[in-house]
Amino acid sequence: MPETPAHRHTASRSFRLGVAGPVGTGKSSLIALLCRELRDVYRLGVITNDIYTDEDARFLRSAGVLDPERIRAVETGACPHTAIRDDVTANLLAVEDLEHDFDPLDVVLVESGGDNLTATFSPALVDAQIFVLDVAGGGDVARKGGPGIARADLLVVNKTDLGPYVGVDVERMRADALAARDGRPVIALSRTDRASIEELTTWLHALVAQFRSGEHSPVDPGPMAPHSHADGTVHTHA
Ligand SMILES: Nc1nc2c(ncn2[C@@H]2O[C@H](COP(=O)(O)OP(=O)(O)OP(=O)(O)O)[C@@H](O)[C@H]2O)c(=O)[nH]1
Ligand SMILES: [Mg+2]
Repeated sequence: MPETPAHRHTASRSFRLGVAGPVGTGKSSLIALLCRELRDVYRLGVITNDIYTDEDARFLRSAGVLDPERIRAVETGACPHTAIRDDVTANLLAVEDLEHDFDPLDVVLVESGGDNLTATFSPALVDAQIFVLDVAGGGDVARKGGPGIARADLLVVNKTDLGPYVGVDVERMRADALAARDGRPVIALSRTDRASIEELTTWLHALVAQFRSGEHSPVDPGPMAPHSHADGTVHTHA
């Protein structure tokens, strides 16, 4: 059996935060925002997941929010749920390599491949996760439920500045989201709304403090429903 590289035992453990949600809801933008806001407070790293490209990593590097070396891509080559839930090996190795190369890191952000409403991270990969919806996806999405909407550590209803243009009542959507989550936190966010950005960073500071004091336990939002792909394979991600 090959020896485990020594660094896997020596690098200090970062707080690992997952960002999941449907395609285009603003996951990469939210990560860029967090990097911009927090890079002077925390030592940060980023892992992105794309099915076939490293597009998200390239977007984040070109945004200039972090030293480009601290942003790495995992190309999943398959159903994005697989790499963040069923077999997290590639992602875990990427996080551990980053933790080793930039030891010590305070927070590593992991972006999931964009998908539908079903993908959530395994607690074996991240300590907590944000699920991102946007108002342009429709005001009723928050009511549709699913493990990410109902039980992610934080639900972000993003791009609230677009509400008037897409006929969505943001307050109503936020209230629906709160109702779907049994009181778990919801933040209505826009990159143009300073108060909402501060709400987001305050939430993260509290969680990092909880993690450092040993009081935080990762919660699994739960598996997606069994489903099939065009090639006929059915899997459950149980
Ligand atoms: N109006 C508005 N647009 C936003 C906001 N945040 C992100 N966007 C835009 O939404 C689009 C998608 O953003 P991304 O951050 O690439 O979304 P994503 O979820 O990472 O997308 P995938 O990785 O492809 O699933 C981009 O054109 C962003 O500029 C916001 O607060 N307001
Ligand atoms: Mg992205």
